[in-house]
Amino acid sequence: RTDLDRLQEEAERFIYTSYEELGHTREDAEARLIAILHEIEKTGTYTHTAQELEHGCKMAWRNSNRCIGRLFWDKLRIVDARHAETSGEAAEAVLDHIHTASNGGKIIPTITILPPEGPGGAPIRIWNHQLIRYAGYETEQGIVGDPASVELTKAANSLGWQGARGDYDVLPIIIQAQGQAPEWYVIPEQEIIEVQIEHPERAEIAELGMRWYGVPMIADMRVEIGGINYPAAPFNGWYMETEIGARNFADTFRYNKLPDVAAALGLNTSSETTLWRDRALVELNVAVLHSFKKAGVSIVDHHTAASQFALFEQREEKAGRELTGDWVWLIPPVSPATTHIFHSSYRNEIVKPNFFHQNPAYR
Ligand code: HEM
Ligand code: NRG
Repeated sequence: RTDLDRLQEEAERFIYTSYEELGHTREDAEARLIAILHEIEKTGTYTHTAQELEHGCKMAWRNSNRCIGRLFWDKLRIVDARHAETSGEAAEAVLDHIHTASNGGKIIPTITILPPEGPGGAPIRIWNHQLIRYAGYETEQGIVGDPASVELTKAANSLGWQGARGDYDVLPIIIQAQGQAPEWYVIPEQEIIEVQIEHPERAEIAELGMRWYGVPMIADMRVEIGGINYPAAPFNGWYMETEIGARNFADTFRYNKLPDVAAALGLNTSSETTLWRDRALVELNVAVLHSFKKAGVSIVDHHTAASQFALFEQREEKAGRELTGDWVWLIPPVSPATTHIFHSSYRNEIVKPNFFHQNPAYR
């Protein structure tokens, strides 16, 4: 089978399922498919209608096995930026995404679709893992900032960007148009929502000077819809508190803050059996939730997220769709066994449309 055969098959599967979900007649789907097949024969690819693009993105979220937030799949906002040709035009779309999706803290789940891959490759690639993320620098005293960003930070430096070399410097957005040198764009400060982390009862926590950005916007995955790849399609929802409090701040290979938090709380760290790590972890997660709430930035706790996921499971069952999920990713990293997810099992089958990891654009 050639690439074109595969594209035709994927298009056929997508058109039939999506048109049925959208309430179109079988005849409408067939007519559209014939047009698509002609277009593929003539050009080697085809162009989604606005409705196909929108529903395809929603299906891709619905099919994201690792995502606990899927209850809201049907409320995704789609921005069609397929016309962006230059890195400057793409940057404009991406900065607009940051502004409208952040929405002053009342986060709107949003995806911006930049031009699709064609027979000639990817017209636009975003180098960043997330649109907003902190830089990481290797120094003689160890890593400053986010260790997960060291490689991208080096790439940014080699393009001429210079950070303040602090723990929480937002990286520039790096965008590459096909056959062009990458360009970097500093996000205007007023466009970046950040939350200072404080604890509702323990003032010592604020003194650790921890902060995190308000909106997670994944920028390096491709979304595949009906055989068409969109290699630049940044999307966002809001955070679940454990992502920040139990991973970004807690992992020893990230900000590694549990020892500092334990010290601030005055915990007895002389023996593992005091469970000081666990106690620090819970209070840090309490602090993240409290701080986001106080700042008016959308966030969900892992118990509420699990209940929402249970509702999603019920709705999918009602709709007659088989639920797929990746248990390893779905269980929250704090108190997993307190959620129903821990005691359930999920089929980790990949259904398309879906999001996929791709090779980093900068390597
Ligand atoms: C993964 C929550 C919205 C697609 C995840 C993870 C969480 C999560 C906790 C696991 C992340 C990790 O462990 O690093 C949420 C919440 C949302 C939301 C609370 C609020 C609305 C979205 C949206 C999309 C999406 C809007 C796409 C349109 C994904 C994908 C992954 C994921 C593709 C897997 C990422 C990977 O493989 O690295 N989500 N999500 N999510 N989510 Fe969601
Ligand atoms: N754990 C990562 C973000 C991954 C995606 N999480 C979401 N996605 N909530 C982190 O930065 O901690 N989303 O689209 O809302």
